[in-house]
Amino acid sequence: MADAKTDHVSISVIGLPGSGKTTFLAALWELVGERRVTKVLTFDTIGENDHSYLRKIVAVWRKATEQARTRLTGLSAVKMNLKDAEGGVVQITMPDAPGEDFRAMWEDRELGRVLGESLADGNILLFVNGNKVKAPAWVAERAAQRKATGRQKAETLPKGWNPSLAPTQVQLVDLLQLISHAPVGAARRKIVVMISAWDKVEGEKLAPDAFLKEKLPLLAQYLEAGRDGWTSRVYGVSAQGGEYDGNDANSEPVEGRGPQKAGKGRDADRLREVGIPADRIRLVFGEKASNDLTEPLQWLMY
Ligand SMILES: Nc1nc2c(ncn2[C@@H]2O[C@H](COP(=O)(O)OP(=O)(O)OP(=O)(O)O)[C@@H](O)[C@H]2O)c(=O)[nH]1
Ligand SMILES: [Mg+2]
Repeated sequence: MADAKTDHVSISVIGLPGSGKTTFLAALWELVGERRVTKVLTFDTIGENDHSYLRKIVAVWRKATEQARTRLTGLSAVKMNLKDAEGGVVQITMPDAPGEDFRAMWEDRELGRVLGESLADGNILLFVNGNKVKAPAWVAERAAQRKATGRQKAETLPKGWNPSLAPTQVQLVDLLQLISHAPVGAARRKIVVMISAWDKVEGEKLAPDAFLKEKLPLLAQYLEAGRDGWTSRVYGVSAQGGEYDGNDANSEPVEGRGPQKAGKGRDADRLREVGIPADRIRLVFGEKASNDLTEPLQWLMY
């Protein structure tokens, strides 16, 4: 996208509700302000309004509390200027659009204003909550399970299909196809798939790209096939480092926010005790792990 360092490169943060977008932004802002941790991109400048929004979400993040759901009416475009080692400055526009907007794109074929503007060009940071992947269930698997447990097929009334019942990856592939073509967007861009809540899934001992292939094969194959010209990378990110305490503002249940579980508070207590809060962050790419959230952003810049 950008050959010259002065070009304005935009990165759009997208993902369904509860996919980890706001938490990532908060962790990124914490990291960028932390002098004791090295990173490939450092802070340059930021707008005044964005500053107060970021300050707010970082305060929540430091307390090890979940972010409140991003509201449709809330401030949603964060512009941040970061610079690399050579002093080149790049503007990163991160429309932290509420996940509802993305859901509306799929369910109602509606495109919100914030999204329409931000998805026209630039590269993409796509969030998928690894802990909440709605994996497709195979009829044959279900049948084998019933056979093994000796249970009869439950008598259920047929339910009407509704777009919200579609698996996560079907919704995401549709979204990416939509933004790869006029009038919404353009093809041949770079995309980073961020599998969030990595602390919840790394016990499965899969590298992030292997996790994507196994849990979201349709999305992995769509990106690999390259029909819309995506150049992709897959990262696993734990922007919290573990489970945070619940946020009272999130009263209605949403995908990605289950009920409070036992042991949850203990995770948050442990995280609050980490000396340098930015050290809670973990980013995994292939076999490598670090806490430098700016590394995928640097990859998306050029
Ligand atoms: N365990 C764990 N949970 C996480 C992590 N990052 C995010 N989550 C949880 O995932 C849920 C969604 O995170 P948000 O950052 O609010 O998601 P969002 O994409 O901004 O959601 P909307 O604003 O509703 O679109 C929350 O319950 C978070 O606490 C992580 O690193 N580890
Ligand atoms: Mg949010």
